Amino acid sequence: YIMPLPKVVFVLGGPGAGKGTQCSKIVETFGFVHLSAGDLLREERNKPGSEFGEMIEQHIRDGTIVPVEVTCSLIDRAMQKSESNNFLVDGFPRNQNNLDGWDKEMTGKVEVLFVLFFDAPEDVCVERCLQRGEAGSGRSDDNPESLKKRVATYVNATMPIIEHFKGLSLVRKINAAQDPEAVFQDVRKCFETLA
Ligand code: UP5
Ligand code: MG
Repeated sequence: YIMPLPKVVFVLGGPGAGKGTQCSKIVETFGFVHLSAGDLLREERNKPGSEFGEMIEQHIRDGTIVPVEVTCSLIDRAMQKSESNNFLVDGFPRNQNNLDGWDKEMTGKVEVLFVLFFDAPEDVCVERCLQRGEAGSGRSDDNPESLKKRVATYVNATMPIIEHFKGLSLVRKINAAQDPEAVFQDVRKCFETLA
């Protein structure tokens, strides 16, 4: 008997689009396991003695993207540690390097079901992150300087990846500028149709 491959949904969208918020709701309702690439990187950064800590923090502050070897191995390890067979991979792949590294490492090991794309205007996204920063998120990138860079990276590096997946008919686009409950009503439809 051959085990079915683990299933992955990529969750993409600008900084503050609501990826993490909606992933929590998907976990509650549909029993997926949420793997936020950003959270995994922050956790690795915080490990005492991590050889990647400083490099990761530099990228986070600058809104640039950590080399795929680090991120992909954190995701892979988290999947292997989990009992689950259904994963939300949140905030990855963010650029061509991420996509190439993932394809190289994970092709044949997992099945990508679709890409959940949270679409919201830039000013809405930025405002959410700034508010979160003012409310004491503790995130070193919730400040105006980092946010400018995060948005630029999203537009220049990540949007082309979303376009790539669009070409493969894998993208499910969600209007993320609505209130969280309304967003989730739309998100639901993407998961209810799964077997
Ligand atoms: N909020 C959420 N939904 C709302 C709604 N519908 N209406 C009103 N408010 C809403 O939400 C952000 C804030 O908005 C919260 O206060 C929330 O309450 C509110 P959240 O759900 O956290 O949005 P999310 O899209 O997850 O925002 P996040 O800030 O996490 O997005 P980023 O993509 O910028 O952050 P991430 O953690 O993924 O990455 C951070 C950095 O890590 C990157 O810039 C990069 O340097 C590095 N990174 C890599 O190098 N490689 C990777 O693969 C991943 C990350
Ligand atoms: Mg997030």
